[in-house]
Amino acid sequence: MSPPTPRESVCPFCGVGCGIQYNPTNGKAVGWHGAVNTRGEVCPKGVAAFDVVGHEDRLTRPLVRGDDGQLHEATWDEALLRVETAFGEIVAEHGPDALAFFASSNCTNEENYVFQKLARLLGTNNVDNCARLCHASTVAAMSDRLGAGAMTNSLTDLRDHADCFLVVGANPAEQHPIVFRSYVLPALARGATLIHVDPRENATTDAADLHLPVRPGYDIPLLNAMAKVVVEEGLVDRDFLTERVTGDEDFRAFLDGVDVDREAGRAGVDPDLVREAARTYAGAGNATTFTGMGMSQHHYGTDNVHALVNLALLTGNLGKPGAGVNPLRGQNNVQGAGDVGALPNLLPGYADVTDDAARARVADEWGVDADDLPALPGLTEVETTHAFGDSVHGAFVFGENPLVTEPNLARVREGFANLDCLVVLDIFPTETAELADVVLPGSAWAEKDGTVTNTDRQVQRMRPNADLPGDARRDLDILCDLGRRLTGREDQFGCDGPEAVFAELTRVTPQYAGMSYDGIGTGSQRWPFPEGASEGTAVLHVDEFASGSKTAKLRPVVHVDPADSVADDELVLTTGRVLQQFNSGAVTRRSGMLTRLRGSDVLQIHPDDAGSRGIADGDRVVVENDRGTVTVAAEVTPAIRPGVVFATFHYAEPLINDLTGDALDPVAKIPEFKHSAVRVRVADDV
Ligand SMILES: Nc1nc2c(c(=O)[nH]1)N[C@H]1C(S)=C(S)[C@@H](COP(=O)(O)OP(=O)(O)OC[C@H]3O[C@@H](n4cnc5c(=O)[nH]c(N)nc54)[C@H](O)[C@@H]3O)O[C@H]1N2
Ligand SMILES: Nc1nc2c(c(=O)[nH]1)N[C@H]1C(S)=C(S)[C@@H](COP(=O)(O)OP(=O)(O)OC[C@H]3O[C@@H](n4cnc5c(=O)[nH]c(N)nc54)[C@H](O)[C@@H]3O)O[C@H]1N2
Ligand code: SF4
Ligand SMILES: [Mo]
Repeated sequence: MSPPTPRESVCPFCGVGCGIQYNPTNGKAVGWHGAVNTRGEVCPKGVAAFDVVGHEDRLTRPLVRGDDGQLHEATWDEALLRVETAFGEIVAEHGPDALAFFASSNCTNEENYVFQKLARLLGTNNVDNCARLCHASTVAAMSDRLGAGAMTNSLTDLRDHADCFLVVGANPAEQHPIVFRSYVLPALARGATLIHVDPRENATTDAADLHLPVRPGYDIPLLNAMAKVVVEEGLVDRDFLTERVTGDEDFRAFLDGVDVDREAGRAGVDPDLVREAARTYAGAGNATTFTGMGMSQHHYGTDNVHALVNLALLTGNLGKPGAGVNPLRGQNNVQGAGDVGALPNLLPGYADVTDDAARARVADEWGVDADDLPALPGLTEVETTHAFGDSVHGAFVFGENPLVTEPNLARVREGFANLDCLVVLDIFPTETAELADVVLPGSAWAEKDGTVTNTDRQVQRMRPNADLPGDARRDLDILCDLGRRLTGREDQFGCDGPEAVFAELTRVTPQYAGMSYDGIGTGSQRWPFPEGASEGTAVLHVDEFASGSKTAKLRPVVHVDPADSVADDELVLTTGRVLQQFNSGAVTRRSGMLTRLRGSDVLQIHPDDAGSRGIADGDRVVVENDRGTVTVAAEVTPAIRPGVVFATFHYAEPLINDLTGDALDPVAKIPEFKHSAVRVRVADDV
């Protein structure tokens, strides 16, 4: 392997999409002046991004499970032939819907586009990405109400024009650090306010004017109470309501039944604080919301976001600079994976699989008849694992680690054990790869070419800085090779490289129409990208909503109880993230630089709850419920609400998703990661 060469690429971690490249002086990453980090800023994860290159744990040879039950090194031909044979047999016996495809929001638009095309040309819509575990509910609510499930505004627009940030269930100071540092803090410095709704004080709270420590799962009562204050105190935007909003009368009738004190009480927040938050948000010239996993990951996550959209509609905070509903997206390409169709119900460009005209458009590009493409929605990720061994017998997991990140892992583990064939394409021997029949060694971000779409809809280019290790191959080449083998379609999986795939996907993804590699260059192109535009549209819904209608509707939202009821001796476990680790930790736990940072494998517990259980700071504690048992060190801290405990899901030990439940949102099928009932006690061995 020759030493890496600096070339402008994009950080592989969060959806902010900072431009980074190799720094030969210290072997770390350094920011270049990218489209988002315009002054070259990066956070600690970005700096450590090159720790994957040449890492001793990297997968460098294909692995195939032998008759002895062990994984053995194999040639590429042997490994791919094994996939071809096993998947062929499954399709022959059970039909194409007996296969399931997990796409990767950590990977490029081109890779995800080819991946979903492979699934669909095989005849199944069972393709999904971990947006399902993430903002699926947000996308569902926003698409339904406004016609687009994406940030309504650009980050630059918010930095320059927002007067108030209502941050609900998100911790951007740690999860979107460069958004926070380079867009939110400058806005606060010029006088904007920040309201933080989170059961836990964290780095975002440190910069907040108001903190509403909501009870996990009770955002709807809180947001309804805020809406009531807005209406009661005449803080609505009358002109906007007249011109752009319907359903006003029904909504007011609904609010008649909302009592601010009672709803604030249910949410566990001081009613005066709720009133102050409502006045601050509604009284600001331009107010935006930032919404995250604290809202989306409930079995009524879609309703949570509906309640947030109501507040924006009442106060006229949509369709103008500095105002809007802004979900901060998760991985570096979770926005793009959805845009290009790695979803079971939607084709590239969010066209419904049931829509004959949309299928015909895609079929035409792929050289088949519309009838040849599957016309019924496929299974979502969590539904898929529940169907393993039942209706689904083969799975292809590309750049995900579900054995750490899915809810109720005992059930998921059982599902995986029932598969006839599991194929994993990854860069490390993950907890999921350990169960695979075939493991394919792919390319890390630093070794690949392609585009990714960040949280504010900017499409940017990644460029290789480093050589591939051993026999590892580029993900796109592997997927194209498999596409040819599994479908026999040389013309559709020609391996002409990412630029050719991008050109194809812009023809079937209307939001990307007109974009090109040359046009993006070392800048970005933002969707929607109107013909003749140089940059794309920063603020959505200006004259009409993306739905094509001038108006959007207010919708009464009724609180639903979390799936787990909580007994007197139980606490509510909510889960989330910390700055220095990323998702399943497959990459960041292996980074020498990041693991030196402060430990994060702890259970945060309030001093009152710790005291009544005889737990001291640092004690090992057992956390358990009917689904599982986990042992972890306690961090006793008043930062967390009484009655609530918090842990991250970044580790295989402690494996927090052994405790989470798999109740799903009926619309978006997102699981309830943010509310589980648990018992906590000091571990016997101390
Ligand atoms: N450092 C780091 N950055 C990341 C990631 C990472 O793993 N590490 N992952 C990326 C991904 S995939 C995503 S999706 C984003 C997620 O980014 P965030 O949405 O910020 O992620 P979380 O930490 O899961 O949840 C945010 C907050 O919700 C709070 N919360 C919990 N329950 C509730 C509730 O019921 N109501 C409310 N209002 N709040 C609640 C938690 O205390 C937590 O502070 O981050 C991305 N960026
Ligand atoms: N309890 C709890 N659970 C959660 C959440 C929570 O808040 N609480 N959040 C959920 C959310 S929002 C998300 S997004 C999911 C994330 O769930 P996952 O997507 O399963 O988690 P990641 O760790 O991001 O998995 C990425 C995998 O891709 C591999 N990889 C990285 N780069 C590449 C590449 O370029 N090529 C290939 N082939 N592989 C690559 C990594 O090694 C890793 O195994 O977790 C969900 N689970
Ligand atoms: S903010 Fe996100 S994209 Fe930027 S360097 Fe940090 S992890 Fe990477
Ligand atoms: Mo996510």
